[in-house]
Amino acid sequence: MVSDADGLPDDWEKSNGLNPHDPKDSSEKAKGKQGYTNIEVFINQLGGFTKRF
Ligand SMILES: [Ca+2]
Repeated sequence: MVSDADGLPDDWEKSNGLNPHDPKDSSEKAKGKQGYTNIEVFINQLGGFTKRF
């Protein structure tokens, strides 16, 4: 379920310290992720690319 339509599942947002009711946090920079935004971190996890570098 995605309550705020930002593309990030509510459960993923909660477990990563984001707000399931804030549609803007998907495009904010993720902490400690080398400049990636939160949506990019999520997509990278789906694709298994988190250890690409
Ligand atoms: Ca959100």
